[in-house]
Parts: sequence; structure tokens; C-alpha cells
Amino acid sequence: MKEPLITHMYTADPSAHVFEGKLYIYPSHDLDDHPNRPAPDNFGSQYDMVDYHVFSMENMQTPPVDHGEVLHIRDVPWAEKQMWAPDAAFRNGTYYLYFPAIDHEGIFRVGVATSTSPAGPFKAEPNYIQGSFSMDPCVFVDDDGQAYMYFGGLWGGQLEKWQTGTFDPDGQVPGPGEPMLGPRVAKMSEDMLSFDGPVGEVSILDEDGKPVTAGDQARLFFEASWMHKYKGIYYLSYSTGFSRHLAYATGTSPTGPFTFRGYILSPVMGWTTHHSIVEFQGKWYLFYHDATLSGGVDYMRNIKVAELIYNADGSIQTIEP
Ligand code: FUB
Repeated sequence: MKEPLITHMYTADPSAHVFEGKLYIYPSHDLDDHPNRPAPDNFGSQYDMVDYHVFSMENMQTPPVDHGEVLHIRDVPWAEKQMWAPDAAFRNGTYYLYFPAIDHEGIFRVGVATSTSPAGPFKAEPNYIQGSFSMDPCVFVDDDGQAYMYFGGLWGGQLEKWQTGTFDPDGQVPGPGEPMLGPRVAKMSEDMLSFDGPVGEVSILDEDGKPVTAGDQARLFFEASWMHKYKGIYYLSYSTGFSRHLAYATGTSPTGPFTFRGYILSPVMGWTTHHSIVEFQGKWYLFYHDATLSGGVDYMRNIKVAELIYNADGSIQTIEP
């Protein structure tokens, strides 16, 4: 079994990027067990995170360096609780940390904070990104410089409550025979602080070109979108939720449609699974998490890394954790 990358604190949802020749990891920071943690429920209240740390690695042989707390919820005016899976991006001398949190109305939104260093600290914008909703942002900058944000997640992530375009607290996931809800995607504006245009839904199709249905647990989009490009093909990967796979689908456009291709990672110890994929020093890596460090307590997770291997046809070999 792979060893946890970080053991002095609990970490999850690792978004890895290469900045300034080093590998930087932007994970969630799971809190140590504490008496005030909300009881586990279907909405993920137990994932009661309040801050972010950033880590860097010179190479894959030396352990990550902890750059300390780079953003705390007390410094984010619009956010009330649950700082979940973040991501980061760079443009024009500025580093951007994108993060979801529940606002003072009980609605998940995505915010952004900026820094002149990939290691932070980051200063939050006063309000969340207008038009954003749900959680698990992934910001992908294409070769032409256009940036896209992918986001969304069911249940605790509230995606099913946005099917009418506004927040409906009674919104339900579609029935088993209906098309599943896809991740959302929006173009980012040049300054990386807002959406440039409407939010769209990404469609994920099966091998017959039909939309994956909400009852197809093995291929369902649940949360944890990640986008990367390999040999000119766009790879959208995500968690299937209840069946606990990291799945992937490929396409020829960053906004889809994507065709389901298979699994990147088999189920790990713990309920959640979340990842990123990055090329560093000539190899491709999957950063992911499980709950081995805490003996299986899913709100006290640890990040790990494994080499990712592509087959000649562009498919990805499934990693067994
Ligand atoms: O870490 C909190 C949530 O758990 C993330 O946002 C989800 O992707 C899942 O990993």
C-alpha cells in the first residue's frame, strides 16, 4: 500500500500543479477529531474544514514542505463554513486559489483568493464568484490561454438544487432512468476572477453515445471534477460517489461532450475519493486521498500519490490503491 504523503495533519482532495519548476499541492485540510464536529449526515456536515495549507515538492523523492496556513475562513467575508476541495491556477504573475464554502444563506458557492506566490498567503476577494454554485472547482487553462472552471457535486454539494437555474432547496437528484446531472463548466474571464459567459452542463455519454443515466451508479458523476489534457485529448475525471470509483471520460473539446472510458482508481479506504492528475519531471501522477492514517475515519483523510500510466490508445491503467 502507498504511504500517506503528509502525516502531521489530515489532508484530502489534493489539487497538484507545477509552478516555478516545483510541484505544489493544494489540498483540503481535514481537522483533527474534536468534540464540536457536526454529526455525519447526508450533506457532509462532518467535513467542517476552516482553512487551507499549501505544500510543495522539489521532486518526487523528497517529502512535501508545508508552507503553513494560507487562507482561513475568518478572512473570507462571504463564507460561513465547510471549506472543501480547492484548486489553483496562474496567470500574468498572479496565483489564484479557488475554493468552495457554504455562505451565510446556507448555499455552496465558489470563491477566489490571490497571491504573488504559489505558496501563498492568499487574500480572498470580498464576494464569491458571481454565478457560481455548488462545489469542487477545478480550473483548467487550455493551450490557447483560455481558462475554464469545472465544478459541481451532488448531495452535500447541492448540485441537484440548481436544476432550474436558481437555488431550489427541495431540488432532488433525477430518477434512475433519467440523464444524470453533469458537472458544470464556465469560461473564466481574462482576470480569472469571474465567469465570462453562462454556466453550461458537461455531458458524459456512454459508448453508444447515450447520456449516462442517474441510476448508473458505476458511471454516475457525483463530485470531484478534474480536467487534464494528454496528447491533444481532454480527459474529464470525477468521483462516481456511492460506487466510489475515480472514473474518466475523454473528448475533443474542453466543454465536451465526453465519452466514458473507465476507471483511474479503484475504491479507497473511506467514503470519499478525490484526485488530481499532473505531469511533473517527465512522468504523470495521480494525487488522491484515502483514510488510512486515521484508520478509516473519512473526515480525517490523507493524501497519497501514484504514477499514472497511459496505454498506447490513450486509455489509463486503473490504479489499485
Ligand atoms: O473534502 C470535502 C469533500 O469531500 C470534497 O469537496 C469532495 O470532493 C469530497 O472529497
